[in-house]
Order: sequence, then structure tokens, then C-alpha cells
Amino acid sequence: MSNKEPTRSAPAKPAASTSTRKRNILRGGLAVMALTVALSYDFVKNMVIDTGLLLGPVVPINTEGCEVVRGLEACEDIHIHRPSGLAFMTCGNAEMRKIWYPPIERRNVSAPDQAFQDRFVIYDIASGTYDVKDLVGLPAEFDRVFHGIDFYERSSTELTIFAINHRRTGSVVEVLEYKLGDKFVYHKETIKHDLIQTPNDIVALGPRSFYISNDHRYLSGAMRQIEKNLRRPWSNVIYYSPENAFVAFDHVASANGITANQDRSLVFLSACYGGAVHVLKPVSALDAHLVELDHVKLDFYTDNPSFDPTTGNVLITGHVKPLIMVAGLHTLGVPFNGPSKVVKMSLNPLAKTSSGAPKYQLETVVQDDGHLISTGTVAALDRERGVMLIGTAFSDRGLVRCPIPKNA
Ligand SMILES: *[C@@H]1O[C@H](CO)[C@@H](O)[C@H](O)[C@H]1NC(C)=O
Ligand SMILES: CC(=O)N[C@H]1CO[C@H](CO)[C@@H](O)[C@@H]1O
Repeated sequence: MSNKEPTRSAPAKPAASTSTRKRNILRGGLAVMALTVALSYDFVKNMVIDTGLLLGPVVPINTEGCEVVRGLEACEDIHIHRPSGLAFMTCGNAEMRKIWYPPIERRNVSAPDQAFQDRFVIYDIASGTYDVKDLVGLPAEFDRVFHGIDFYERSSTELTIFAINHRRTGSVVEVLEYKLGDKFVYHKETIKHDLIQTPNDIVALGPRSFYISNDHRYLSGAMRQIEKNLRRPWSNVIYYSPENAFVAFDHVASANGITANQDRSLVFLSACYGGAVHVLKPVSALDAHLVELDHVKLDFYTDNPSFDPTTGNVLITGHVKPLIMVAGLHTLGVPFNGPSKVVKMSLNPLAKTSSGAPKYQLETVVQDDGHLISTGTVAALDRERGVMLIGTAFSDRGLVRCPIPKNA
């Protein structure tokens, strides 16, 4: 038996390898075909979501009683300190965003000065008034073009606030400190790091540590266009601490808003391209890499998620008709019109009992055609005072205050 083997295999060998090669070529061809079909199917599906092309007219939902807080523009991220009822946000100039705002590829360094003079705002929910805070220690000549913010509570009255700033010299994280009741906000430090190139949003973890999303791999140029137009999953989330910085989660299709529950055991990351939320958790207390628990598809261009500590639900705000919105981007003097909605993502009680039921339920809690809420990017709830605050990135109605919808 054993000595028969070589004689049998010897002549068989060339034949076998030709047919194997043919099979491999065939398999390879099929794989490429399958890949192309899969890619284009997903691609077209995502494209439809990203453009909002197939959606009919956007009817307002739950906007009764909403009012615009006058005097604030382009406030894209809001974080509420619930015990005090103070909302922390940064606001800019909606029109200037069309000239300098690297996240949307506006990079004209000779924009007028107002393009670089965003304001740090503390809004008192109870009284409905706000204060524009000076950032003591940040020289006036330094650019202020704010984006995502978050805070870490050093104590019940002392906050460390992280604010992403798209300076002309590169994007950085400004570290600010504020003590409740104080007149001033103090600038403590500017963090710049090679892994932080296109920062979008931030989750505070400690007095100097955070997760930060990069919304693209490429800041500009031809590769940026490829990344954007082909909706490539090339962006990531970085973990940063002064001792250590690394890619904590990778291969995201435009990582955008990021938020977490109170103890930071769950992290919610919205991926713009194709509309989805990644539910993530740190590997362990010692390893801050993030692993995916769930990937929830939505039917709109998701922006910034925000966590509701009372219910454990996540509110996701985003753009229903991004194409209409983007059209406004290139025309100076014409306000952006960005139909927007807020969707609640909650655990599905049926998921435990009936197999096949999706783990999360999605429900629209607010929607608007853009006349009231335009380019909505975040919704934050203050249940104690019954208020929902909606921030808008590119609108001169920067902050909209609404009663909390019944289904939120
Ligand atoms: C950049 O902005 C300045 C000031 O608004 C304007 O004069 C100039 O034409 C802009 N450049 C480009 C390339 O758009
Ligand atoms: C933190 C933050 O505001 N992220 C996103 C929110 O929405 C705007 C508008 O689309 C995006 O540009 C931001 O990247």
C-alpha cells in the first residue's frame, strides 16, 4: 500500500495542480463577483440612506412647545450636568462654518476672524438663560473652532471639560476646568497627538484621559475623496491618556458622535456612512481597547448619540435629508436647511423571549423639516426639569428647547 502511493501521486500531480489552479481561479472569480455584488448592494443601500433620496416629505413630529434659544448659533454638542441643571456647549457662527470647518472639508485659512471665535456657553436650564464664558488662560489669538465636548466630574462640583478644537494649525483637544458657581472657565492644557487627526467627538474617562473618534482617516486630498465617496470604513476611535495612546477600535465607516453610559462600561459610537450605531465595551478595567457588542442599523444619517441615564436609552440625532443639507454648504448667504430627527434606541423587551426579535427598538421621538430644527446634531434630556435640548451644527438657530416628548 505504502509503496503504491508515490507511483499513483506522481503522474496525478500535474493534473491535480492544473485543476486546482482552475478551481482556484474560478473560486477567486466567484469571490470577486460576490464581493462586487455585495459591495454594490450595500453601497447602493447605504447611499440611499446617506442621501435620504427615497424619503417623502418630512412631517414635524413632537415639535409643539419647542422654542429657539435666541443668540446662539451652530451649537453642535451639548452635555448636561444633571444635578445642577447646567448644559455645557460650544457655539459658533453658522455662516463661517462654510468657510472654515475641516470636518466638512471647509479649509479656507483666510476666512474672516469670526470663523475662529467660537464661544463656550453654559446654559441654565431652570432659568432658560445662558452665559458665554471666557476661557481664562487661552490667549485670544488662538483659534477656537469647537466640535465635540464632554466632561469628567472630579468631584460633585468640579468638572474637567474636554473640547475638540479645529485650529488652523491642526486639531487639538482643549482641557478646561470649571467649578460650579464660578464666574470663569480655566484653560489648563492643549492636547495634540499624531493619532488625533480628524477628531469629531469625545468621551471623558478621567482628568486627562478619553476616547476620541476620528471621523476620517484622511484629512484632505484625493484619498479623502475616495474615502468619502466610496464610504470606506477607514476611521477609528483612539484611547488617549498621558501615558498611553492607541487605536481602541478600528474600521468604522466615518466614526462620528460617541457617548457612554455613566460608568463607561458601554460606549455608543455612531458611524455616519450607511447610518449605524456600534455598541462597544472596553475589554477590561486594565485594557481600554473596545470590542463590539452590537451593530445597530438605522435608516438615516446618524450623528451624535446621547445617553439618558434615567432610562438607559440612547437618543440619536441626525439628518434625514443630508443631500438637501449639503447643497447649502456651498452657497454663502443662504442658510442651511437640514431636516432632522431624533430617534430613541432602547432595549427590546421581546428580544429575550422571542428569538429573532432585534435587540434594540428604534422609535422617532422628534422630527422636523428644518424650519424649526435644522441640521440637528444632538439631543440631551433633563428629566428633572422636563426639558430636551437640541443642538444644531450649521444653523443660526443653534439651540432649540423642547418639552420632553412622551415617547422619549
Ligand atoms: C477664502 O476666504 C476669503 C475671505 O472670506 C475669500 O476672500 C477668499 O476668496 C476665499 N478663498 C477661497 C479659495 O475660497
Ligand atoms: C460631536 C459632534 O457634534 N459630532 C457631529 C455632530 O454633528 C455634526 C453635523 O453633522 C457633525 O459635523 C459632527 O461631526
